[in-house]
Amino acid sequence: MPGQELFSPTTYPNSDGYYGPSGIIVRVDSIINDKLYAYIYVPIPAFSLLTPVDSAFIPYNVTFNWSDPNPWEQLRYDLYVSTSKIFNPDSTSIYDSLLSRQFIDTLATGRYYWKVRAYNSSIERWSSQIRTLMSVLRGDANNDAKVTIADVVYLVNYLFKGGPPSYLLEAGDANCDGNVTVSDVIYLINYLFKGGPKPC
Ligand SMILES: [Ca+2]
Ligand SMILES: [Ca+2]
Repeated sequence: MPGQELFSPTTYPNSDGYYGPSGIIVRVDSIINDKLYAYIYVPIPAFSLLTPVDSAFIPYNVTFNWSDPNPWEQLRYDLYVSTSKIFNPDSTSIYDSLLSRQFIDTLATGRYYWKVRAYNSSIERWSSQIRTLMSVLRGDANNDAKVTIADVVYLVNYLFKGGPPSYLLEAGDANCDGNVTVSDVIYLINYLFKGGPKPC
């Protein structure tokens, strides 16, 4: 009868030499005279987000990559990039109908979450992960996209004069030890004026 599923194996029936994808669903559409019309749904295999790795720190220009779920079929992809952990529509950018598994985006300073939806005309699959990344320039305490003496002043103001913290803690944490302290001020001065290493 219409709507009935005829065939939906969940594992490879290898014993008879069949190596097709698992999870195929054959659903009856209609039976007219002696002909049976059915839809065949072939699932999209699992795929992973590749880069950036989870919890990466990348200033501004980010290249997103993900693995190929099905090399035998051209799929389309929607890339979701959000400042919301639950991908609230108001804070989510959706780059849709991508044919490539790579996308370059320019992000403002902040913490982001990202995931990918792969699909064809009849079926979809989400990436196996949701990842986070920080778009931040280490040492840029005042969030103006460059590291200068103004950042030293900003940190001194924050640490000793009750000034505001950096937009992201990681921006002020120039030596990447997880805290914003006077050692970051020293690190920045060393970098800016004494040829020391740049913020990590
Ligand atoms: Ca700055
Ligand atoms: Ca630090």
